[in-house]
Formats: sequence, structure tokens, C-alpha cells
Amino acid sequence: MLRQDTIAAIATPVATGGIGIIRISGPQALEIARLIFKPSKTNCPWESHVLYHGDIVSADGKNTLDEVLISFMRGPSSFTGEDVIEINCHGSFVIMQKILSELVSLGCCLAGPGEFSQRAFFNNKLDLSQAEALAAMVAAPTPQAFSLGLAQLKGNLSAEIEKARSLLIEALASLEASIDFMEDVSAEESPAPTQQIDEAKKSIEKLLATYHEAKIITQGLNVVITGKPNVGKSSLLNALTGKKKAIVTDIPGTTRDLIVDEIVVHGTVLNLMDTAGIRQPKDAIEKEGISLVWENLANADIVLILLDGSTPLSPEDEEIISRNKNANTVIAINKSDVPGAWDVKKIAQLIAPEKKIIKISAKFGVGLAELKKAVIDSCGAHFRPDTGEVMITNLRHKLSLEKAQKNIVAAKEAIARGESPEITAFELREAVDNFDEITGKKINDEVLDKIFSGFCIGK
Ligand SMILES: Nc1nc2c(ncn2[C@@H]2O[C@H](COP(=O)(O)OP(=O)(O)OP(=O)(O)O)[C@@H](O)[C@H]2O)c(=O)[nH]1
Ligand SMILES: [Mg+2]
Repeated sequence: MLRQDTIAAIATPVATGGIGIIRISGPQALEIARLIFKPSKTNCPWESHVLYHGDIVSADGKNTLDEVLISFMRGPSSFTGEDVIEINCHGSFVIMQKILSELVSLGCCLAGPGEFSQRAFFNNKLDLSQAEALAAMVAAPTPQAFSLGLAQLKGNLSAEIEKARSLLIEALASLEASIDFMEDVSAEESPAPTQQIDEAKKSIEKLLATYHEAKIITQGLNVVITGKPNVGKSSLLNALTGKKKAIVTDIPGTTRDLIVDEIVVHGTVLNLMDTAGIRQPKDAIEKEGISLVWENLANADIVLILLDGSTPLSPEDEEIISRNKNANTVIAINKSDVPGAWDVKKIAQLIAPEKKIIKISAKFGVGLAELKKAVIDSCGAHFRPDTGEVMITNLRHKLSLEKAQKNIVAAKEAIARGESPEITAFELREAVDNFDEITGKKINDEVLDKIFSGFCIGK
């Protein structure tokens, strides 16, 4: 629930930097700022959206804490819709904390996670999907993910949802008119508003179809590297990331834990996971490690199967290939720097004919560009210029749209069965509610709190 008090937080990261920003929002923002800001010029009219230069002093006025630029954004023309003060101080975390504690001593409350955005939402400065876009932008791993968030912040998703919603409202209005009319006129004489319903359905389907690609853009692809022990999985993780992340030895069974790191390939994030080698486990730790591999293989976007070209193909290799045959796999033969011990044709019958097998040397960094390309190609994840298309990037939005889609299908079925318009109207109202969950027009407080609590402090 929205608090009425004045909140304050450090809005920049918990680190040292060139400058750091402290944000204050609420009815007492200006009054409190006046108490600790000593302008360098005698005249400080606190005009809205103007920067003033001066010092921040301690609450008792005795000590100068920092030399700053300060601005006042008078509500409702501010981010939160309330009176907002922003203090640009030097980026020393120690001094920012000191200023923050002075603000608290003067009556500010420490802001909770996402509380500024939550206030913006309650004051109708943003709808919920726009507030969520802010969080997504801050966390965006690539420029393309950031621009999807920015488009959503600018309201492209809200506009699309509003369009589909108004079609349903129109359909509902005509259904309700026909319900009122039914006492005198037969239902056949007032045709169902199928055109609006069909259009709304199409626009939901179009949005839902973007989720797969949007998810790749915003979250990347989960690539699990698997293979029997000693094929060079850890060497490959290290080679791809350019770091010494995983221990490499010639002892089979070196890796037991999952080792993760990410790289960006042609604008797409690959979340790489090095895993324990698959074989009959020698002890309880290895057994646990291998069972983790199978769990993670089930959730992988891409299974990167690594084989060792320098030692004969074994039943373990064949088992790994056959147990992953329904997955999206990329197969690489490692240790191409030493003479091959088996013919590639040997695995041809185990894999789909169109599958390309890539020869690499993790140790010497050979074939890695081709391997990365094969990984990206296997998911159709190609960096493409921003087309401005509205995309669904958030799982919560996807689930609400799926629910709305089900309601619309049920409404259409009710019409086809010739049921009373009340049934169709009920389903359409539910669909509208599901749209309203996305924009936050109608949503329960618990869900709201959960969404905003995932934001960072100061946002
Ligand atoms: N010649 C050659 N040796 C390699 C190559 N890649 C890895 N090796 C060697 O193979 C051995 C095993 O490498 P790792 O990367 O530890 O293999 P792994 O698959 O992670 O092994 P486990 O963690 O035991 O499952 C080490 O001695 C590596 O130096 C390669 O491309 N060429
Ligand atoms: Mg390893």
C-alpha cells in the first residue's frame, strides 16, 4: 500500500563513482531540503526543474558535508508525481550515506525497493507494464534488450493492450445492449460482435508470438555443455569466456559443480554452463554432480555435446547423444589439434542428417567462432535491427495474455454454440480483467508489492 510520508534513497549504485544521486520524494521533500542545503548564491527561489549550486550541511548546520548540485521537481511534474528533490553529490558512498542519515534525522523514511516507481504508478505517471520496463532496462544485458525496455517504457505495449481492450469493451457494450433487448427481440436478431472479438484475438496472438524472440533478447540462451569426462568441457568454457573459470586437469571427473558464465555473441547473451562429465559415478559427490547435469539439460535452450576426437568414441558418448535427441543440440568434436582416433561418420547415424558437426580445439582456441555461430543459428537467435515491433518480454505479461486468449476462445465457442450472450459477456469481462493485470488497472496489492519489491532501492 502506498505510504504518504517522504522517502529518500541513494539512487546510484552502491559503489564509488564520479557523482552519486540521492533522491527524496514526498510532501516534505522541499521543506527538508531547505534545512540541509546552503545555496552558494543568496537567492535560491527553488524553481522547479532548475539546478542550484551549494553545500549540504549537517542537520545542526555545523558541518559542511559536500558541495552539490540540487534540483527540485514540483509534483505532479516529477517522476513520482510528488515533490521530488535530487541531490547530485560527489560519488563517495560514505558521504552519500552520511547525507542520507541526516535526511532521516530530519524526517525522511528510507525508501523500500521500487518505492519511487510504485509511487509513480499510484500517481498515474506510469502504468504497471511501464514501471516493469524500468526494472528491465536497468537489468538489460545488451543494448537491444535495453531498447525493448525503453520502447515499453514509452508505452508501446500499453498502447497495444489498450487497443485490444477497447475492442473487447466495444464487443461487451453491444452484447450488453442485446442482453437488455432480449425480452422483446430474439437473440438471432442481434448478431454477436465477432469482428471485434476476432481482431482482439489476432492482436493477442501477434503479441504472444514475439515472446520467444524477446526472451532470447532479454534473457539470452541457456547453453549447457555436456559430454563424458575429460572431453574438454571446462577447457571450452574457459576458452569461450576468456577466463580461467573452471579447473582443467587430465583427471577424469574434475568438474562436479555447475560452473556458469555468460558471453555475448552477435548481440545475444549465451548463459554458458560447464558441467560434470557423464559416466558411471565413482562416489556420492560425482553422483550428485551428474544428476544436476540431467536436471539442467532438461531446461537448456541448447545442449552443446562435446566429444573427444583424440580417443575412441565410447558407449557414454552414444548415450549422451541419444538421450538428448529431442533437444536442440550442437555437436562439437574437441582436440582437433591432435590426430583423430575415429571417423566422424561413426556418429552420423545417431544424429539428424542436417546437423553440422564442428571440429574445435578448446586448448588452442580453434573453431570457436564457427561453434558460436552454430549455437546462435540453432535457435534462430539473430541480432536484427530494432524494427519497432511491440514485443512481450515479461513472463507475467505472457501469462496474462494467455489467460485473455483462453477467455476469448471460450467466448467464441459460446457464440458458435448459440449460448446466451451473458456467457460470452462473462468471458470477455474476464479477458478485460486479464489485460488490466498487465497495465495494473486492476491488480491485487499482494501482486503489486511482489512486483515492486523485485526492483532496486532508489528506483
Ligand atoms: N590436446 C588437447 N587437449 C585438450 C583440449 N581441450 C582440453 N584438453 C585437455 O583435456 C583434459 C581434460 O580437459 P577438461 O577441460 O578438464 O575436461 P572436462 O571435460 O571438463 O573434464 P571433467 O571435468 O573431468 O568432466 C585436460 O588435460 C586438457 O588440457 C584440446 O583442445 N586439445
Ligand atoms: Mg571439467
